[in-house]
Parts: sequence; C-alpha cells; structure tokens
Amino acid sequence: MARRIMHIDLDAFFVSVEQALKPALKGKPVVVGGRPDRRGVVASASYEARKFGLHAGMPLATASRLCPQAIFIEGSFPKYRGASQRFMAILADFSPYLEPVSLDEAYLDVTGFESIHGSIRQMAVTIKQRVKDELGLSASVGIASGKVVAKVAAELSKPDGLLEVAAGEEGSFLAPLAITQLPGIGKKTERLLNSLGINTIGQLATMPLEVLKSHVGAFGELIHRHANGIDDRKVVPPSPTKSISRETTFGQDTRDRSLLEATLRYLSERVGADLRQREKQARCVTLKLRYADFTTITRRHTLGESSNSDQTIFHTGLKLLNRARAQEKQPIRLIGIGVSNLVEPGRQLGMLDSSAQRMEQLTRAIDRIRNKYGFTAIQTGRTLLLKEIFPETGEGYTLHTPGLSR
Ligand code: DCP
Ligand code: CA
Repeated sequence: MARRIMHIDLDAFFVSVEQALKPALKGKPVVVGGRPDRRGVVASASYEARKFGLHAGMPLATASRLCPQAIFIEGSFPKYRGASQRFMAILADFSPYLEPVSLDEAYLDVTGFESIHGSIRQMAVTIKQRVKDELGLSASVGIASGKVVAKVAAELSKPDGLLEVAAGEEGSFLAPLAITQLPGIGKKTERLLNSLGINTIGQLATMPLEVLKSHVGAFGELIHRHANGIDDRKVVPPSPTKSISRETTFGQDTRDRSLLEATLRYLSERVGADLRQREKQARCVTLKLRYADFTTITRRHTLGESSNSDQTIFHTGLKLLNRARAQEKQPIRLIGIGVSNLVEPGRQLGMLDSSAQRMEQLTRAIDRIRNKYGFTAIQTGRTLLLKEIFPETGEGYTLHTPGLSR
C-alpha cells in the first residue's frame, strides 16, 4: 500500500506565539530575536515583515533598516518550548507514528488512517483547526507518499496552507521547482549545480546519476532519488530517553575546587530539572571528567533509591569528583554529570520527612519560575560564583556550552 506521510510545520513560529499572547501584534511586521540596537540576528519574522525582505538569520540592524516600523521582541525560549509540547501532544492524538524534527515541525505517518477521518486531507484540516483553536497558531501541512515530498509540499503551501501530492505525482510535482526547494541542497551545491546548467529539480532528476556523483560525491545518490520523489525513509518516533547529561568545557583548564563544585552544582541542577520535566527518577549518577591531556574518565554510582533531586545528583557527583581528584591531580578541561537507569517515580511513601518534603516543594517552585523566566532567573548559593566568572547577559551568564547558558 502507498504510504501517506504528513509534514506539519507551524508558520512564523516564535512570532506567532508572541502574537497569540498579545493580539495587538497580529497583522503587523514583527521580529523575534532582540532589539535592533543589539547584536544578533532575526530568529523569526512575521509574514508582514517578510514582505520587506526580512528573514531568519538576518542581522537585526539590517532588519531594522529595511523595515523601521517593525516591532522587535526579545523572545523567551520557555514559552516556545511550552507551545511546542502542546503542538506535539495534539499531533500525537492523530497517529502514534510521530517524529518531531524541531520545536515546530514534525512528520506523521498516517497510512491507513483515512477511514477514521473520512480522508487524510480531512484529517489535516482537523489538525490545523485544533492547532488554531487550542494554541492560536497556524500550521502548514504537506501530504505525500514520502517525507521529502511532504516537506516540500508543506513549505510551498505556507502560510496556513494544505497541499496534498497524489501517489504517482511526486516527480511531476517537484519538477518545476528550483533546486534550492529540495531539502539538503545548500548554497554551495546550488552554485555547483547551477554552473552545470541544472536549475530545477526536474533537471536534477533526469541528470545521469554517475555524472551527478562525479560532481557531488556519494550525496548525489540521495538527492537524485529525492529529486525523483523517491523517499522510503521511515517516520521514526523518538526512542524513550535512557539517560540525561550536561557537560561543559572550561575556558581554561582548572584545578580550582570552588569553580569545579559550582559548575558541578549548576550542571546537576540542569540534569535534575530535565529529569523532573520528563517525570522520571534515576538510579545511576555518572561523573565525567576530561583532563588537560584529553584523557577522559567516567565514574558511576548506583543510588540506594531512585531520585530526581538536585541535591542527590550533586552530592553523588561531588563524592565521585573528590575520589577522582585524589587519584589524578591534572587540571580539568571538561566536567559533566549525568543520570541513567531512569524509572517512573514510585508512589510517594509516607517516609518522606518534613524537611525532604519542604525541599521537594521548593524545587518544584524553582522549576516553575525557571520554566517561565529562564534557568538563570534563580541561582542557588553554590552556583553564585559562576556569576563572577562568566560574563552575564540579560539571559544569565554565558558558559562555553551555549545551550547551557539559557
Ligand atoms: N529559528 C531561529 N533561528 C533561525 C531559524 C529558526 O531561532 N535561523 C527559530 C525561530 C523560528 C523557529 O525556529 O520561529 C522555526 O523555524 P522555521 O524555519 O520553521 O521558521 P518559522 O516558523 O519562523 O517560519 P516559517 O513559517 O517559514 O516556518
Ligand atoms: Ca516553522
């Protein structure tokens, strides 16, 4: 049976989340990325702003020159993460074969589901409606027999679009489009192919495979198949998380005990927050160290009882760190902490004493604030040192591992 694959992508995602929260922004040129007098680039531009040539990745200064009347918004990641989770939860109601690709983009294998919804097209209409009703966002949907054509169809239908490519029509659908519309073809490949006189996907599709490979290497095989509308890649749901870890490299190799401990505490809190967000507990804690000479070691400890507490993760990590430091005195280049053997939280036993309960409540409250205002909105005593060492921005401090600075 021919497969039916859906690609769903939210329109102007960051901007649309802001507009849903503040309707006065609707219908206006809006940019999320930061104020125009700051360094940085556009993360998302509303379709009204795109009419002035604004696009993701453009320096904010350029954007404000091209469109001085645009409204510039700093943006806040936790908001977008929340919207993304709700978006994925809606999609999961329609098929268990859900593959999130990024915050606002996913594939859904809906083969054989037409009878439930009347047709696959009707199913897409219902999905779009639910996303609009429940999140106030507009989604564009492409439907085809494989991922690549579904994605191109969604992209082509934007904004607020819906485009279905019938089985057997994949090649002729793609043929007139520019080669840059084919996912995977970047600026470099585009220039190379253009220099060979190849401008459309149709021309790429009919190019002899050997000639294509002689120019772009083994990659030619894949884009040739895709250009012909052939794509049997499966929709792969994410595998359940087996472990969670965070690590960072120091600006300079260090032996400084308080810096090591503060960093370990910070990373433990990141791991703990992730664990609680996933509603899991862990049985194992692993410390990772890389020394100045690049030797890397991991040390693991199994907990008596599963836990999701920052304290437990940190103190276990600290014991492992102290033991490792006693054996090896070299300066440390990288430190990481992780948890594994994840389990569903057990029933809360009455054993929790009141101080443990208070600690748990406090942690939950901190998680809520951090989800709303960013991780570094709250800092615990032990990590305050990091503030002095790392340059602080409006968002918190900037570690050498950028993802950890948010
Ligand atoms: N994003 C970013 N920086 C980029 C590209 C994207 O921060 N260079 C973020 C902001 C976007 C989100 O990822 O809102 C989704 O990226 P998309 O490429 O899907 O772009 P949009 O959703 O903004 O617009 P479109 O309607 O074209 O999908
Ligand atoms: Ca998008």
